[in-house]
Amino acid sequence: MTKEPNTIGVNRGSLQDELQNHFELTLGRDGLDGSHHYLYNALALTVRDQLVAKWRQTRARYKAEKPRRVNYLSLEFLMGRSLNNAVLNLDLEDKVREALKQYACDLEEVEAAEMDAGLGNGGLGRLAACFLDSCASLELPVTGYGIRYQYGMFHQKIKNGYQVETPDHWLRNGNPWEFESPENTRRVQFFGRSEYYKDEKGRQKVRWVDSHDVLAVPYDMPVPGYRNDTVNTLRLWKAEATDEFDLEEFNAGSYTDAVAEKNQAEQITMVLYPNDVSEQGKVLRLRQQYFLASASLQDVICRWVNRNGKDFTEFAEQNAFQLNDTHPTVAVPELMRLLMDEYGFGWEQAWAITTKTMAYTNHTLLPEALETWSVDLFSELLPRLLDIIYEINARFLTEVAERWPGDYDRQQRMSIIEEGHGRRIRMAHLAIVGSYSVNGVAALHTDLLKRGLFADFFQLWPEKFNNKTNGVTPRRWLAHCNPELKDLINESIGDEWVHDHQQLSKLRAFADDSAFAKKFLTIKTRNKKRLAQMVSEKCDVSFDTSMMFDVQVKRIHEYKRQLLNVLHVIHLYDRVRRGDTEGMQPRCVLFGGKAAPGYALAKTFIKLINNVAQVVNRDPQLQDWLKVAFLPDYCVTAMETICAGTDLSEQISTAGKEASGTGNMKFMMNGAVTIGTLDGANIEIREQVGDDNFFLFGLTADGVEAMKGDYDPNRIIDEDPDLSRVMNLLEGGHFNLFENGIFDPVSASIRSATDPWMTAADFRSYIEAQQQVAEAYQNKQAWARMSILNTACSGHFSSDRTISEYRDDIWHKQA
Ligand code: 26Q
Repeated sequence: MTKEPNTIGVNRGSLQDELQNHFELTLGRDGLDGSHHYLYNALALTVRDQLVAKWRQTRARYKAEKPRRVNYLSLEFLMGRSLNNAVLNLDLEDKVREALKQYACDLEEVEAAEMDAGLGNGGLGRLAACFLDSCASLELPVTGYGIRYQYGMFHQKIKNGYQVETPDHWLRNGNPWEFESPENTRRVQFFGRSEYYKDEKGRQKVRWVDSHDVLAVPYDMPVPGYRNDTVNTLRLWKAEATDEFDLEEFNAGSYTDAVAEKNQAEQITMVLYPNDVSEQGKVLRLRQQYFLASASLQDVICRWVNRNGKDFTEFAEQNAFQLNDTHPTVAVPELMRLLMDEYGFGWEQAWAITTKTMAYTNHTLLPEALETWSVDLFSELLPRLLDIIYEINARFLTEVAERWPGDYDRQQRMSIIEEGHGRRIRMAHLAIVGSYSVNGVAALHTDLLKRGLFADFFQLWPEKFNNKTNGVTPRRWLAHCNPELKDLINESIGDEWVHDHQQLSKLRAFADDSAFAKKFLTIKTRNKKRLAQMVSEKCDVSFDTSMMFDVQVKRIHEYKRQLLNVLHVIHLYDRVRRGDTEGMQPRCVLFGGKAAPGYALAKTFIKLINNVAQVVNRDPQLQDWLKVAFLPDYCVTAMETICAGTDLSEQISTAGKEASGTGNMKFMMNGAVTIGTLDGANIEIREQVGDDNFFLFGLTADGVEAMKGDYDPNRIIDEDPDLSRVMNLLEGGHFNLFENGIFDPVSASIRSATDPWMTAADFRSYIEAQQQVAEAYQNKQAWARMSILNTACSGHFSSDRTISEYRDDIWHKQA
C-alpha cells in the first residue's frame, strides 16, 4: 500500500490500515470476539477521522465568512444510527467494504452493532435529525442544541400482548460519535431569588442570587453533509454538579449527604420524557427545558463576546434561534435576562434583539397538548425568569389594549398568563410574542393555526405567520434504506436526485415503462422479504411476500386511529369467516409504535392488536387471506427496513389532528401508496402524486368540527351491518375469551357521542377505500405505476426543500 502524505486529520494510510490501527492499537484487540462490538467501534473511529478535518475546516469557514448562524433548539434529536449515515455522506462505502474483507465481515453486520441514538419520541425528534442532515448538505451554518439524555426512548417489549417498558441505556458501550468539550462548560442557575441593586452608574439592576447551580458540559457530535466539505455540529448538554455543592452541609459533617446532592443536579439529563403529547407540570421537565435554553444561549453569546467584545449591534443579524415547539421557549425570557442582567442592556434594546432572533415552530393542534407551567412552580425554580415573563406580558397586553380598546375578553384570551385556579404560563403565547416568525408544519396545519388556536395572534401579527411543510432526508430515507431502488433510480435518471430533490420527478417518465416497472417490483419484493424476515424474527409471524403489505407504524394515539385500522382487520377476518372473499386481496397487516407509559387506552390498543393478531394468525381459514403482527420496539432503524418493504401506507388520523406526519413521506419515497384522510401533509402528498394515486377517505377537518354536537356513533353502528358485526366480535369477547372486560374501554370510546376522534364516523368510508385498494393491488401493472409515481413525486418532501424555505423565509429574513 502506498501511503498518502501525512496531513493531520486527513487519512494517512489506506482505510484498511486505519481500521486495523484502530482495532489493534486504539482498542487493543487481536481478534474478533463474535459480537462485532470492537470492529464496529474501530470502523466508527476510522470513519470519524475522515470527518474531523472537514469539521475543523467548516468551523474556520463560518468564522471567516460570518454568515448568520442558526441555532436549532430542541429537546429531542432522534438521530438513529450514525455509521451508515457517515459512510453514505462521505462516499466511503466501497472502501469500507474492502477494508472489512480482512475481517471477513460485511458492512451490514458491523452496522448492526450500533445502538440507535433514540433521543426523541417520534416525529418532532426525527424531524430535527432530518433537518440537521439537510442543513449540512445545503452548507448552512446551523448548530443543533439538545440534551444528552443518559436514557433515551424506552425499549418496548410485548408480554402477553401488553407493552412493557425497559430502559434504553444507549451509552453503556460508549459512543464513538461524541467529543466531550469540557472547556465549553456553562453554569446554569436554579432556585434562589432576584436581588435589586444600583450599578456603578446608579442604574437600577437585577441579579439572581442564592441560586443552586448546575454545570452544563457539552458533547459534540459531527453532522456531515452529503458529499460536500461541510460538517456541522450537534451539541448535547450533560448536567454535572458543581464542586462547591452544598458546602454548608459539607462543613456540618454530612459529607455523604452533600455528595448525594450531586444526584439532584445530574438527574436533569438522566432521562427523556417518553410522552409525545405532554406531561403537564413535572418540575424535572421544566428543569430540562431551562437547562437546555440557558446553556445554549450562554454558549452562543460567549462565542459572540469572544469574537466581538460586548458590542451586540450586529448580534441579531448574525444569529437566529429556531424553537422546536414550545419546549425550549424559556429561551425567550432567558435571552432577555442574559442581555439585561449580564450585559447591561435596557429593556427595549434587549427586547429588540430577542424578537429579531427567535423563531417558533408549532407541531400540534391538540389544545390539550399546549404546554403551560404553573406560576408557583416557575417562581420557585426560575424566579428571575418569572419577573421577566410578567414584564413581557404587561407590555404585550398594553399593545393588545391599544389595538382593541376595551376588549377584555380578548386580553384574557391572549394573555401569556392564564388566570384561573392557580395561574399558569402559556408557553405558546410566550413563544409567539417573543418570536419574529411562527410556523406550522403543513399547509392545513398552518391554516388551522391561523383560523383557530392562534387566530387572535394572527390578527395582530399576520406577517409573523408562515407555513413550512415538513420533509425527510432522501439520504437516509431512500439512498440508505433502499439501496437497490437507489441503484435503479441512478441507472435511470442519474444520481443528482440525492441532493437535488427536483430531479426525482424525472422518474415520472418511467411510470409506463414495463421494463422499469418489472425491476421496480422485483426490488419491492426483495425489500418485502427483508421486512418479512424481521417480522418473523421479532413477532414469530410469517408474512408471505406475495400478499399486500399494509403498514401503520407511528406513536400509538387515539387521534392517529390505529383503532380504525384494527376495526378494518376485524372486518376482513369476519368476511373470510363468512366466506365473503370475492374481490378480497390477501394482506399482511403490520402495526408498530410505542404508547406513552401512562396512556392507558393507547396501551389497550396495543393489547387489542396483539389479541386480534393471535386469533387471526391461528385460524387456518385465514391463512391465505390475512396475517397480522405487532412489531415490538419500533424505532428509526426499524423504519429503515419497514418503509422499503411496504405496499400500503396507513395515514388515517382524524382530519385536523395530525399536524403533518413524516412517516407518510418516508413511505411515499419508497413507493408505498397511501390510504389516508385529508389531514396534515397527506393533503400535499395527494396534490403531488395526483388523486388517482392516493386512496382518500373520511371527513374533512371542517366536517369533523361540523359534526360535533350531533355525532351519534351508536346509530352509525346500528345502521351499518359490517360495523355492527365488528362491534359484536369486539364486545362479545371474541378477542379476549379469558380476559374479561379488558376491551370495554375501547368499545366505550367508539360508542361515545363525544368521541373526539370520530372513529365510527369514518368506518364506512375507510372500508370502501380499503376495498378500492384491494382491487387496485390486483392489477400489478397499474399498481406498479402508482407506486413509481409515488417515488417520482416525493421530491417535494425532501427536507432539503423544507430547509431551503426556512433559510429563505425565516433565517435570511430580518424581522
Ligand atoms: C411535552 C411536555 C412534557 C413532556 C413531553 C412533551 C412532548 C414531547 C414530545 C410533547 C410533544 C412531543 C412530540 C410531538 C411530535 O412529535 N409532534 C409531531 O411532530 C411532527 C413533526 O412536525 C409532525 O409531523 C406530527 O404531525 C406531530 O404529531
